[in-house]
Formats: sequence, structure tokens, C-alpha cells
Amino acid sequence: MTISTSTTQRQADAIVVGAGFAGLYAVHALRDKMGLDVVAFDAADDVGGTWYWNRYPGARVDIESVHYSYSFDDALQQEWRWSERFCAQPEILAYLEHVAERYDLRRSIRFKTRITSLTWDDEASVWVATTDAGDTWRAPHVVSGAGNLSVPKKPDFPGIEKFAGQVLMTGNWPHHEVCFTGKRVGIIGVGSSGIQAISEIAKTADHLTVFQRTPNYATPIGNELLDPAEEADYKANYQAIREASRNHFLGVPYQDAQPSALAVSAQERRAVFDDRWNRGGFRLFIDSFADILFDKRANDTAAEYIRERIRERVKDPATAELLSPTDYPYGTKRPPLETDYYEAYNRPNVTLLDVRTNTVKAVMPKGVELSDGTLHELDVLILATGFDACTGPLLALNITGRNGLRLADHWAHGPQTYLGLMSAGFPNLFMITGPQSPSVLYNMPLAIEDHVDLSCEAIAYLRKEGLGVIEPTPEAEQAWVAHTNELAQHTLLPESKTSWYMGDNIPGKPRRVLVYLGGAPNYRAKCEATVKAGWEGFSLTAAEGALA
Ligand code: NA7
Repeated sequence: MTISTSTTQRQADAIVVGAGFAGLYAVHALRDKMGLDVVAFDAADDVGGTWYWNRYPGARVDIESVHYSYSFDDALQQEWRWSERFCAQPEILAYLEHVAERYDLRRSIRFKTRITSLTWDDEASVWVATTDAGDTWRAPHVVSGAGNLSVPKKPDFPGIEKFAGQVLMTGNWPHHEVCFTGKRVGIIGVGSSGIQAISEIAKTADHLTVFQRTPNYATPIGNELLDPAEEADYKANYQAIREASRNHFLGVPYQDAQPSALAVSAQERRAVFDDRWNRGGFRLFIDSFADILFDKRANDTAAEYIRERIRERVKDPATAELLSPTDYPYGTKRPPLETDYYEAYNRPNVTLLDVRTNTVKAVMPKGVELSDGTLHELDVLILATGFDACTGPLLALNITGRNGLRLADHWAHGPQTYLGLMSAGFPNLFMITGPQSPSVLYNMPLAIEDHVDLSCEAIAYLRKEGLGVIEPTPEAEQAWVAHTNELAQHTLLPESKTSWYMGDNIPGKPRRVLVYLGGAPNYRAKCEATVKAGWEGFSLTAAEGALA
């Protein structure tokens, strides 16, 4: 469908939220594979989603690009060329632009348009979407590709609006190049974004002050140019590689994990850690020992290994100490990957400040004031303070389901979903990589494809059976919530008190695990079994009314 600009025609078969990895594939699958009328919306002026907004220096993918890419069309994966092992943001954005072009997706997307509300019309069995362009759209199905890390955390620093310098957010970075030469730059936050940005900005800023609250276990990404012979090899074996990826906990074709860090000698363990450290990516985290995320004693061995490596790399022992996490297990906060991050602190122009006890009190016109009264004067203040992860993007859509039930109320004590795909009382609303699905603990493009395909399968099934509405039963939802919470209790995740995986980073957010921790293969098996059993746990009914 080419989008009509007429004010009278505001109907579609499906509304897609977003034009990132999820939204783009959803448009393609629903429109081109299923033949539905689709309209998509994105607040940005072009495609890209997270890769559109996160343009900060150093922004880079943490899963190898040959894996962090679509698999749905072999021609696409054969023709696209990645220059590096882990590509930087501009190249990933160029890839998504290419995908949009190749499948002619932009004609179905309304850019610079944000959905302001989504309301289920019980009588007509359709979703009614309003947008900030003042339009209203009606469609029986909504597929949300709103993303997991797309609503930046609101700055919680008093006085920030009075800062005389420039305030930048990693999650909403300017489109023009930002020059730091001759500038006193401050950055708050040392999560994945902060760590990537610090390593780059340290090279050009006159002075860089890092305000660190909780240190992270960052490990080398191991990026390098992609060897053409290796690329050819990947391409010759793509089908098997994708299959291996889909059969791995994290959605990458790693196969070297040993059962337990505690079952080998200290020397053997060290050799495994060294090997994974040198090979880079998430290998140390996910491909060293299978009990790292489950057994504290196993985890301690990896944590101590990383601390040792930090001490080797950072010249000043006090700074090394400050950069070394000690009060939460490795991997319970999302592990960042880095290139020369720790070496940045050996530079004379970089200062690390501990703001855990001496907290950021306020932003003053001249800089950042800490609670001990010290003022750190700055020209530029960068907020790398994270996102309202997983639930934030869905709640921002202002969704009201059956009988006036607001998603915000239904999820007041944490997300409630079935399979992380749908929520009871919110019919025909498919949440791509929604909370309580593997999402951010799975290779996102593959997780997205799995979920979009599952959503399409549900819609196709409804049409085949002459039905109009699918939604989870409250019982199935409760059981899934209990299952995801229980899985989390078997891991070390709840032991970190500052992890966005658990919602800890947003004041007032309920403390609940936001991801499915049973691993992508188990999750996919559960989805397959559900479908096979005739969409067990879902209620499938006729539509209440015809599309008005
Ligand atoms: P993260 O990982 O949530 O990191 C945010 C950082 O900002 C983290 O170091 C926070 O410290 C810090 N922060 C947040 N608020 C404050 C205040 N008020 N004072 C001091 N420090 C603060 O977000 P990222 O953008 O780095 O990464 C998100 C994901 O994007 C990443 O995992 C990838 O999947 C891509 P804290 O740890 O809470 O003490």
C-alpha cells in the first residue's frame, strides 16, 4: 500500500510502530509476504531506530555484524558487505537504509510522526491510533517495533536547564559532528554507551571528566577489519551459521562454553579466560563457562579475572581500584565491550570521579556540583545515563486495551505478558521483543525476525479460521510471569541492585526481571509447542464488528 495523505482514509490492516530493525522487517513481512495494508510510524525523519538516534562517537554493535543482521533473505545477507567485525553506527544505519530501499519500505512509513495513543475499540475490534500529526488511524492489528532501549532515562539532575554549556545525550545525539577539541567535557554514566563514548572522546577533548557511579566489567570487543576470506566463508555457510545462532542462548554461533568454571584447575580456567578475552565479543561472558551466570563461586572467578586485567591496564592503582566492580556479579549488569577504555584513564587529560558516595548534587551554569560542594567546570556535559528499558517504549505509547484497561495499570507492578509477545486484555497487539521474551539477551535481529514471524503466523491463522481476535488468557499470562520470575531466581541477576535488566535504573520502576532467562532455544521451543497445540494459552475469537 502507498500511504494515502487524504484525511478521510485512515485505515489499515496493521499498524506498525517504529522503523528500526523490528519495524522495517514487520512492514516487509506483513505487507510483502502477507499482502496486508500496512502503515508504520516513526518519530525520526528516516529509518534506523536505535541506530538512528545513538550517533555518539564510538557507538558500535557488540555482536559480530555478520550475525547482528537480518537472515530473512539470503540474497540480502549475501550481497551486503560489512567492513569490520563489529561495525560502527554509521555502517549499521547505512545497512538499514539499504534494506528500506531494497524492499521499498519507506512508502509505508510515516516519518516525523509519533503515536500518542493506542486504544482498543471493543465494539469494532480494532485499534485506534492517534498521532502527534493530529491523525487517527484504525487497524485490527498493531505490531510494535518500539524497541527495548529507545526511551532515554529522563535527566534527574537539578539545575540542568541552567547549564551554560552544551548538554548532549548519547541516546539522542546531534546529527552534525560534535568537536571536542579545546573543550572541557564531562560525561555521566559508564554503561555500554558511556564506555564507548569515553574511549573516543578522551582522544580529542581538552579535558574529560568521567562521573562514575557503578563501575562495570568491560571486556575487549576484539574489533578488526573483516577479512574478505573470512567473510566469504561466512557467506558460504550462512544457513548453518544462522541455525547455530538460533540454537544458542544469546543467538550467536559460539560453541566453546565448558560446563563449569569450578570443574577445572585454576590454570585451565585461566587459559579459557585468556582465550575468550583475546577473542573478544561476548565470549568471556557467554562462551567460557556455562555456570558464570548461575553460580556465584563460578562467577567470582570471572569477576576476579577481569579485575586483574583492569589492574594490569590502568597505571594508577587507585584509579584501577575505582574502575573495578566488587559488589555485584559479572554479567548481572549488561556487560559492556570496549576498545582501549581502560587505557583512556592513563591519559593526563582524563579524570575519573566516584559519584557513588559523593553524588551529583546539581548542574550549575558552569558545571557539575557534587554533594561535597566541589564544582567541576565544563563546556560540554554528556548524559550517558541509559534508558527506561523494555517496558518504557511500550508504556510511552499510551495504550488502553479492553474495557478501558490501561497498560500502565496492568503493568503497575511489572510487565505481564504471555511469551513476552502479548498481554491479556490487549488483543491483537504484538510486542516485538517485548518484556519477558529473550530480547536483549538474544541477538536482536534474530529475536525480531522470530517475533515478527510468530505475529504473522498468528494473524494468518486468524484469517484462515475466519476469526478476528487473539489474546492471551489471564491464566497463561500469570503462568508465564511466574515462570520468567522463577527463571531469574535461578540466575545471579537479582544480585545486582543497579541493573536495567531488573528495572533498577529508573526511580519508582517496579523491580522485576524484564527478560526471559531460559535462553533463546528453550524460548523458541515453547513458542513452537504453543503454536502446534493450536495456540495454547491464547483465546481466539471472532471480531466483534466489521472495520468501520
Ligand atoms: P546503562 O547501561 O543503563 O548505563 C547508564 C549509566 O549511567 C550507568 O553507569 C549509571 O550508573 C549511570 N547513571 C544513571 N543515572 C545516574 C545518576 N543520576 N548519577 C550518576 N550516574 C548515573 O545505559 P547505556 O546507554 O550505557 O547502555 C544501555 C544499553 O544500550 C546497553 O546495555 C546496550 O544494550 C545498548 P548506575 O550503573 O545506575 O550506578
